[in-house]
Amino acid sequence: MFCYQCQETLNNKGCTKAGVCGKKADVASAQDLLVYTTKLLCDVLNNLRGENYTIDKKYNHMVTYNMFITITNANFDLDMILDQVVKTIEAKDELLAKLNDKSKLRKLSLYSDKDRAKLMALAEIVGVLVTKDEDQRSLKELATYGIKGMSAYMKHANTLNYDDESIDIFIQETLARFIDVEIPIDELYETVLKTGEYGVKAMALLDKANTETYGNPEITKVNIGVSDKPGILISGHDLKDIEMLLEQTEGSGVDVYTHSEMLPAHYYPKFKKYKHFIGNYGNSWWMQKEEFEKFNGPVLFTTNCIVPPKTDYIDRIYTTGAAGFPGCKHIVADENGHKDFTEIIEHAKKCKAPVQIEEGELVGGFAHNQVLALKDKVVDAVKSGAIKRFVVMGGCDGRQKGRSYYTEFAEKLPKDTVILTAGCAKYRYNKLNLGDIAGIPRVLDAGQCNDSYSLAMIALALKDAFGLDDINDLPIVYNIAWYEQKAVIVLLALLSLGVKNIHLGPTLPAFLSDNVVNILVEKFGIAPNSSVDEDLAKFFA
Ligand code: SF4
Ligand code: SF3
Repeated sequence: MFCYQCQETLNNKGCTKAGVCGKKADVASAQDLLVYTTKLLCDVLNNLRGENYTIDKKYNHMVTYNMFITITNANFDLDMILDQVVKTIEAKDELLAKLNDKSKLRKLSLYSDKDRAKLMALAEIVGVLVTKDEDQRSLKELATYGIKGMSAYMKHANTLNYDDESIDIFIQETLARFIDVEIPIDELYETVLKTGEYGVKAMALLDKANTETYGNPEITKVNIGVSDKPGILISGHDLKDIEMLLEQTEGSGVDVYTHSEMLPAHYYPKFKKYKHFIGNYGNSWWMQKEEFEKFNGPVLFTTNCIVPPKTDYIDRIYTTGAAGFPGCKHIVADENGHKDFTEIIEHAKKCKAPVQIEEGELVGGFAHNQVLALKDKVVDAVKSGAIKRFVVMGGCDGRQKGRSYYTEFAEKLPKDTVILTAGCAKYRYNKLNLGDIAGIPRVLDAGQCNDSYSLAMIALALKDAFGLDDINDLPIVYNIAWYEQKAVIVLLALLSLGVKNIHLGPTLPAFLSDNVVNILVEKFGIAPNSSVDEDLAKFFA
């Protein structure tokens, strides 16, 4: 195996024997195979479009679902991944039969044999290292990981019946092109930039899907304590799943709590009516081993980040959608997208109530609509000098010790700064008592990592409010934490919106070659972070 797609890759070089994340070598190979067979499917889809064939949405959704499965900490289930490889081959073969001119295909039917052992043997020749040139590989993977993140966001939008085929076409054309091993650097660089542009479109689509379906997030106080009833903990990013879970648990005597990236579900008006939607339990994803034991009830993973569960509670872990873990029950949607959570609810009824690990409240819900409603107040605070600077600190959290940097950074920020955040990175500082400025909290949480779109919208609106020509003239600095591939698409999206001088940490991605880093430094002023004091001095010089 070779995998270097996330921030905790071994020695910041690559995982070769097993993943630091807990991914086994065979799972990593099966994921490479799934990415490759998806590229073959994309090649057929593109050629069919060229023959004016109307593509059924289910194939677009299959492409994004497949890429989503391979995201860090989403799916560790070898059988489930290989099943998906076989389904993809079948879909590709079915569509291939409809294609008149097969001469333009990059590869024909490389995997028509669906024997699993033979398929796994082929995995070695389709992995990341097939592209030998380090810079080509770097740009190719940068775009591929951006597409993985984008696919996750598309999948959430698709589940709510929102589609934008232009984004699917970009994804499919790019993946099909990446079947080729050698691709000129200039073309790859253009593809990386385009990935960012489509990333913005995908996040805008998901924002529209979420807000039109569930209402605009509002300022909300979220309880972090517990009730005395048994509960179900729901983790990940899929709002449709939490909607169905809340509906099905209502009146059952079982309460519902959010975990990690599901916290922002509390900010949506549509979910506020549920009395049994108690609050948020625990912290960032990487603390789940300690916290799930204390939760006592079942946990439903709708997406990443799963930490391989301890035997003490593995029987309480359920997965759905792109998430999977061997030995955990996977809940599948029916043909109408409905998921039956009865088994989890019945399981919860036999469990004890959660142990209280914290008490108090968190405040969030500062997505674009809510912040823009406060625009005059914010603009006045900036004009009066009460707010000197905004610091965008969104992105991912991770278990690396050095990430205490972000807590220290938040604590040491001058008191006239406001943190804008989204994603699980917030758990490094959202429980600190940082106070407020003229009634505006010093940590404004827009929501999940995909809601980084909101942060960009807020920046663009402030640019207009201050009559500036360039988004980089705003009093905003960017100190972003990354871990997995959704943060990659967030970063590429910000670059495509013209944001410069982003500090990226806690380490620069291992998949960026020295030359690619140099390009990003030169064109966008990207910089790695250093010590808290040095970075504060740089930002506030
Ligand atoms: Fe290693 Fe990250 Fe890949 Fe897991 S996802 S195998 S930790 S690089
Ligand atoms: Fe977190 Fe996994 Fe990336 Fe959605 S839950 S931000 S790391």
